[in-house]
Amino acid sequence: MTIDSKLKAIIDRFDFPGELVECMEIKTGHINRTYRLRFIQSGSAADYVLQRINNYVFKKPWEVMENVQLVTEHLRAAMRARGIDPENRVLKLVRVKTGGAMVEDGEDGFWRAYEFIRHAATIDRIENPGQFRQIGAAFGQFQGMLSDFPIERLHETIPHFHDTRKRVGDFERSVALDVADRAGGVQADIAFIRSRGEAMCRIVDRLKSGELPLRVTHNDTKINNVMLDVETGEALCVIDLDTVMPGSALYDFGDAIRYGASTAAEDETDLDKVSLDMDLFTVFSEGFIANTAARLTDVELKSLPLGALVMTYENALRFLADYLDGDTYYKIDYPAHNLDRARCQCRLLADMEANQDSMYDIVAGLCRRFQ
Ligand code: GN1
Ligand code: MG
Repeated sequence: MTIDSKLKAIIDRFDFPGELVECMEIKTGHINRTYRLRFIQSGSAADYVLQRINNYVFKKPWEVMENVQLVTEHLRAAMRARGIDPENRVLKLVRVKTGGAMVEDGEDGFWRAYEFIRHAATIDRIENPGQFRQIGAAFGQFQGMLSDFPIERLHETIPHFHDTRKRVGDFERSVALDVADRAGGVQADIAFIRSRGEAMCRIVDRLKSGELPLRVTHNDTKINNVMLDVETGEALCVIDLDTVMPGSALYDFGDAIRYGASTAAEDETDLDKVSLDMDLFTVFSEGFIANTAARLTDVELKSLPLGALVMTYENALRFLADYLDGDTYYKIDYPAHNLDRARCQCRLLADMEANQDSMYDIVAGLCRRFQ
């Protein structure tokens, strides 16, 4: 195994057991750099995840780590209180040899490591509806377990993360500055985003007016942020806790639908393949609502579909803004990647708009069943 000497120096500072035998980059996420490590001690293997926290995105990595520590402790206690053994079901940080849970690399980089959830994997596309029901239940339970978390103790790791109104303002700034000289080629896309700005601010407005309550939310509920048991498919662990912050339940429901119930990948370029799969929408809603009906307000539950529209809009806007900014935020595989992602999300949003009535009907039916 050959390994970059800088990376090896970082690894050596964590309290891993045994001898490092494998180091593989995991390319799924758009933000942090992630490696899977394997160590052998006394003949048995143990896997870990090593991550460099993107400090362009997370300006205060130590606050991210404080949140992760508090949230994982809370989740462990909540599971025990419910008679569930938290082992292999909650992320566990690896200690740094000199103390703490984060290593600074002297080049402005911050690293942390987790134990890999055993016997589990993530999926990027739903292979069978049962998986998506499981994921819906997992995110529903996740929110339930954090419902008594002291919200004021959480740092806002990315200020205004789902503040649609602020995002719309930032988008207009990106269009006006046009630093990469790309706006001329995407006028129709810009017009699509502009035409929906006001309608998509309905969640932030209702949070402000108090009509929707603030909850502790995950805020990044893509299906690949849940580890599934490789044999049974059971949802074992919700991962990627970097954006756990005060938010709306609609965000967690909505972002999972945006990503998981789409008939195509997030960056599909054949837009005719992109639509909302209503069966997948239904099974996720079942899993989510079955586990939240007793706790969310009636208004929240009935408004869940709005979350799907707003999260799809927000991602479209963010991808397009990053394209206009010259690709400074998301990792990309090729120059027009952010534009392709944006167009795909716009198409998905248009399909959701056309199917809104059915989405609300399905959710209302599930509310009657589970409330
Ligand atoms: C990013 O880190 P990752 O890939 O799970 C982003 C989300 C977006 C998502 C789009 C901190 O998530 O907000 O919805 O990409 N995370 C951050 O795929 O910006
Ligand atoms: Mg993430």
